[in-house]
Amino acid sequence: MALDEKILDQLAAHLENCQLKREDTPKVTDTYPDMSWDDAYAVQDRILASKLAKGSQIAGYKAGLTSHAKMKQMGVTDPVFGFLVSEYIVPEGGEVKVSDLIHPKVEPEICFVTRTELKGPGCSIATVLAASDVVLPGIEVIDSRYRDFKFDLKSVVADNTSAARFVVGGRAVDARSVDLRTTGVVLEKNGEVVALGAGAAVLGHPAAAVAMLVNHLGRRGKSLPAGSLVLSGGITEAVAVQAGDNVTLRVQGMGSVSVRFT
Ligand code: 0L1
Ligand code: MG
Repeated sequence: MALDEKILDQLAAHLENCQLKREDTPKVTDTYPDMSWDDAYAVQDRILASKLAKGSQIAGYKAGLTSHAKMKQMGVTDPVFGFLVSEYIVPEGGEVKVSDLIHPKVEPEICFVTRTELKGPGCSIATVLAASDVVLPGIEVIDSRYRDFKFDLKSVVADNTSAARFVVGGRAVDARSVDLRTTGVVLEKNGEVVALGAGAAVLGHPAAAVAMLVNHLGRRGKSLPAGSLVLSGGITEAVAVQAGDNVTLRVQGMGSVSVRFT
């Protein structure tokens, strides 16, 4: 660790506060340019611990920046990993209040639900598929706490990878019954197609993102529990939304899921 415990505590409190008060902030590496990867994930861990202490429950995990479209959009080169908690859940067809967020964007994702525990290192696409129960469509609502979405990778990890809300729905299908590489997705905003792609945009196969998450957890002495929901990452670039928008994600063979912004 490059930063001491007190600074890690302060950074976690600051970023969680920004999320709760809907206030943006310059990226944390402006003040702490020597922040290490361990420091960044330690800040994220502290935000999770604070939320659990206040009564939240873990609702799932996420991989972010897993497609070239997303990496190019944000000017970064590697995936990142974060957590989802109960208050981020939006029911299918439900609403997100834009005034609860800073500058929300939506991402079309394929979500996995695991059946058995997964442990890294050595987790592969095949291991993930063997351990998965179902896959289903999901819309992630991201909301970086950084001003104008300007960040570097360590800052975004500390900020729990911009996690804010998510909705899953449509039709859950057996993870082994579909070729997720060629599964097409269409994202619509107010009835207009705003982005489209196929599962292979995520690291060649969406299960590769889950395997990377598991190997990342393994390096940190953790595992992915059985029954976990995992958002495998945006297949396209993220799309900005505002109050009044209706967003629908259609995934080939898995129906559709929607969310409204008010
Ligand atoms: O889920 C994601 O891909 C988001 C990762 C964080 C970067 C961003 O805010 O766009
Ligand atoms: Mg995402």
